[in-house]
Amino acid sequence: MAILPIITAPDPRLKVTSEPVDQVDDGLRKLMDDMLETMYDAPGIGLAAVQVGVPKRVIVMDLAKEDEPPAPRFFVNPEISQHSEELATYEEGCLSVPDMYEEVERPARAHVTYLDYDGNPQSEDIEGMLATCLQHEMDHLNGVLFIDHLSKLKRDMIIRKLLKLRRQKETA
Ligand code: GNR
Ligand code: NI
Repeated sequence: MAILPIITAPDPRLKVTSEPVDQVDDGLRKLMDDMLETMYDAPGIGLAAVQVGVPKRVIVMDLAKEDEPPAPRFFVNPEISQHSEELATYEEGCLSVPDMYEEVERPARAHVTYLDYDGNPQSEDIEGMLATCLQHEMDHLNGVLFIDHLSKLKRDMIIRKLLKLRRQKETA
């Protein structure tokens, strides 16, 4: 397994639309294993392949709490077929927008289909943190970041802060 570098905003590689996977094979499982290790190392609760520079429709996630055993999950070619009108608000962060947190509103519940780690089709009703996190990750597959759900003023402020923090790190 390997820890891969995570791309941060405003990098144009985060804006591309990821391509569907045509086969869940050992090569793809190696990518998912590396993504999981990268996510645990960061640490984060979800990661989309595009965040490590691979524009494929692949997501890894683990929503287990610190006192619970690990519960890795893998979503290949996820699709939301239905979502609730009711919205839920969570304070979101993103490994590609480090150290910035803002509230985002999204559908509270959804029905999702995807391929799992073994390439088997799955179908599931989701809600709560799983619904929020999966929608955040699926946005990445379409080149969208959580800050794109904020006002242009807030988004520009966050990007300016990110660039300033990065400059400070580079000259430190
Ligand atoms: O680690 C993460 N935490 C998080 C918190 C609230 C909503 C979404 C997330 S996903 C994020 C990791 C990440 O950037 N995934 O793309
Ligand atoms: Ni993210």
